[in-house]
Amino acid sequence: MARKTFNRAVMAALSAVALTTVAACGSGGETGGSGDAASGGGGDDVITIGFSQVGAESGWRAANTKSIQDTLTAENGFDLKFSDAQQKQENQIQAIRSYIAQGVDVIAFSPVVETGWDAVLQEAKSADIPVILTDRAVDSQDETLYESFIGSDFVLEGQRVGEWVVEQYDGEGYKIVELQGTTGSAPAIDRKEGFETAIEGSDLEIIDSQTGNFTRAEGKTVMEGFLNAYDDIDLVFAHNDDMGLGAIEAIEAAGMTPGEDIKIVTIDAVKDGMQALADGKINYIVECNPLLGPDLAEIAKKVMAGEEVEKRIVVEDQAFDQEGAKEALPTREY
Ligand code: GYE
Repeated sequence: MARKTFNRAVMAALSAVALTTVAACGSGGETGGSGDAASGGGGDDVITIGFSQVGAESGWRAANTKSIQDTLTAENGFDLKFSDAQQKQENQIQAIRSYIAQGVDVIAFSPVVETGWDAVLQEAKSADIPVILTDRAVDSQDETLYESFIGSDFVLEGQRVGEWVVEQYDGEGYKIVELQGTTGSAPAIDRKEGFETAIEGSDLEIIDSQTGNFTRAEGKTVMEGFLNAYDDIDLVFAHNDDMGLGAIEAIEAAGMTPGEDIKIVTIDAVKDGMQALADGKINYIVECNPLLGPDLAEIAKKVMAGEEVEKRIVVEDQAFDQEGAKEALPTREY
């Protein structure tokens, strides 16, 4: 590890030398302009960053992509190479390999699933390209394969939803169906675990649980299946707003009133989810903040300057009931 830090420091020093050379050869104006937006190192050095996004599966993802693209701009000292993996791990591995081949300065990505990253991360490490994880974790035992992981505590999110459900409905013997996120993804694994822990010891029961892959369409289809199979569903726990919104469509199509006949609790708190909460169709939402661009920019700059960064940066999340959503909606950013 010490050697790696040393390498990075040497690289930072070398790029500072290279930068000085460029500045010396270039026109005087080149150093005067957007210097304040550049790294803590004080140069105008552009950081080339390859970002492999999970996909475009949800409102959360759209807000996350926007935050990254709005922050990692040329004005802020970045050259962003962005790719969408369409929720496929093989596409992400391919994108990361291509960033390594292009010799980018930093690779960042949101791993679609937790397992199976060691080989490609090792390749990045061998090429001395630092990796920053955003949003989702990898389950690798070797923490030297990445510099930092920026994102929410998904276990806590699931737990907060579960605690609210227990507070509201314990004693009523509620039958719960669960719409899980993408199989094998950190948020699906962790939110499930957090929720289950929170309802332990109550009389609430999860009667079925299937993946809706974090999308509205699949959430709707899975909910239709649940409604056909059971006539005593009291509550839906959806791992994200979009699947909850799909469930609303299925419940309405079955002639019932979402939020009343069948309660719905979700995670994300994106615009459409918050609107449905304010409209009484969802009952409670725990937020997952998608605005990770600024933290990513800061960490990338620090890593490139050879500075120490925190291995884990936990993003703070809020929670909303129906009244809270009405108050928050007008000033919501996403
Ligand atoms: O909750 C969901 C998205 O990884 C936190 O992925 C993210 C999750 C988010 O598809 O809407």
